[in-house]
Amino acid sequence: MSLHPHFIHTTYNLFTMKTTATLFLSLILLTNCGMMKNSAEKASLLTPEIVLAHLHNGKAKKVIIDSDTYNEMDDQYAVAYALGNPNMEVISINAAPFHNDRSTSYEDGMEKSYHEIMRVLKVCGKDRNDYPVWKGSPKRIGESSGFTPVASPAAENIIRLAKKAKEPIYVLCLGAATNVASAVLMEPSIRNKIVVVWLGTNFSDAGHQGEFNLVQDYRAGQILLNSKVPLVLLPASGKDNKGTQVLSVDQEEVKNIKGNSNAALFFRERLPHEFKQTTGNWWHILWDIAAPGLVSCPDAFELEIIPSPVLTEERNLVEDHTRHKIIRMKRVDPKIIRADAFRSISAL
Ligand SMILES: [Ca+2]
Repeated sequence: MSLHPHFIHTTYNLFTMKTTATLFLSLILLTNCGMMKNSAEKASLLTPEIVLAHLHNGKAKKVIIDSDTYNEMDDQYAVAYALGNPNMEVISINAAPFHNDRSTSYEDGMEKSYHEIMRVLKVCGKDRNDYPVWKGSPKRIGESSGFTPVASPAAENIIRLAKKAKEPIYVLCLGAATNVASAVLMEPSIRNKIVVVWLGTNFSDAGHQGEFNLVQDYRAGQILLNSKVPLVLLPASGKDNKGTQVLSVDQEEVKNIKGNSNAALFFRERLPHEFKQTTGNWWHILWDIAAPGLVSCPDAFELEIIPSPVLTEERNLVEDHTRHKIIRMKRVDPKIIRADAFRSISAL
């Protein structure tokens, strides 16, 4: 895996960045104690450099998962990965809306995702009282006029947890960005407390922006990229096999989920069977495991700091060097992430 110059530079200066990050995190806490006013109007103090240093600090991270869990079979793996991984503390899970052939409406998709999260928690042997689950938006922001947030228990959950956070919370957004974008619009000050990790968009060299999570709520994607919220963007595809599309598994690789726990049996056999992946040489892309993978194994990712691209009304992704900076994944090593995910699920 070749490394982008930005990535090498970032890694080289990690010690300096850690020190800087500590100073800045102290400043952030002062800000939120009311010692600086109008913080809601300011851009986030969690700069991409500070986020990168925090990601690499070797400490466990608090995460909120925001997932359209019923939409596909990769969300379930991602949720279980986070639940079984020692580098993450899952503090709550939100259900996100979706509408495809597995739902009759965005609200139906959100409701089905809510129940799927409950099923995954049970399979993983987790008590839902320890992992609060919240219903998300029943519709997409795109259905409202302009850039109006949609209030929901999930959006309010993000705001509530962010406000009392003493360390940055990673919001792993595995579907449409509706809940997260609404939370940022409703309470801009949370930009000092959260890092959004969103599986959304394609690289511009993919030639189109038909990526599922973006298409589900294009308006929410625009808000996320415009909001100055600390953001790690994980695009799905691009030229030269870029993006999360490399995270495929096949019938041999799922056998690396070991043991006979409910979770091991479910993820090794039952869930692939539900998606008719049991005969012949099947393979399936587990896009969503990229988000917990980033938190657990940041070194498996080639990351770059870039000006936040613009999602135009014509549905193009356009670069604009005058914009605020975000972090974007260029490449990920699928072997490292698959192994970490399956090891984590095996430990449940
Ligand atoms: Ca998903």
